[in-house]
Amino acid sequence: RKQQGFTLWFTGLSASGKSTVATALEQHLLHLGLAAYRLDGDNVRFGLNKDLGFSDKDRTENIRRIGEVAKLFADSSTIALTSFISPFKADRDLARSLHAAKSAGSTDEPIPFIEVYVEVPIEVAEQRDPKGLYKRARAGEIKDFTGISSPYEAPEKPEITIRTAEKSVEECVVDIVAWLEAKGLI
Ligand code: GGZ
Repeated sequence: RKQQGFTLWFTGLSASGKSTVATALEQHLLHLGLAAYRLDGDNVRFGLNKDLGFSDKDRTENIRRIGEVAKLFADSSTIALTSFISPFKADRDLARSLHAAKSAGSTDEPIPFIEVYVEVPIEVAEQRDPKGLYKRARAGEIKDFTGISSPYEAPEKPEITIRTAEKSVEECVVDIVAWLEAKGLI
């Protein structure tokens, strides 16, 4: 049976663990023999979206384009994993609605869109501060920094919530895999 493509949309603060968990999950899926592809800042913000910064308007456009690209990957029977802060609920909802829309393209069935909230207290993210960005944001050297000087709107009804301050990366991966298996997606 042909693999069903879908999008796993990770959202959470900087240093919440989105990319770490998405990378480990991608490896797990590839080992299962499934096609999976991760979109993150390293392969999107320096290429497709290199014209965009961190104003509200630019973040909205960042997420819109990523939503469209993830949908294309999923439409090609790949599991798309996106790890972007995606701080605004309306932007995440737009990405979701793109997957639901019947369009002029090859897709006639809605593509599953699974929002994964990587929940972490901001104190923990700020403590981790792997790149020193929170420190620079506190010092006023980075403006509009999510959680400090720009809002993060937590999801109200994410399909999956993982708490990286309480569980290991492996445990988070196991929880997501179990959810996907229970839904018959993998
Ligand atoms: C938030 C910023 C900012 C500002 C640079 N606010 O922890 P990181 O470094 O590696 O991940 C963050 C990344 C956020 O980009 P996204 O494309 O995920 O953001 S959004 O979904 O809101 O469009 C952080 C770094 O870029 N970074 N400036 N002002 N994060």
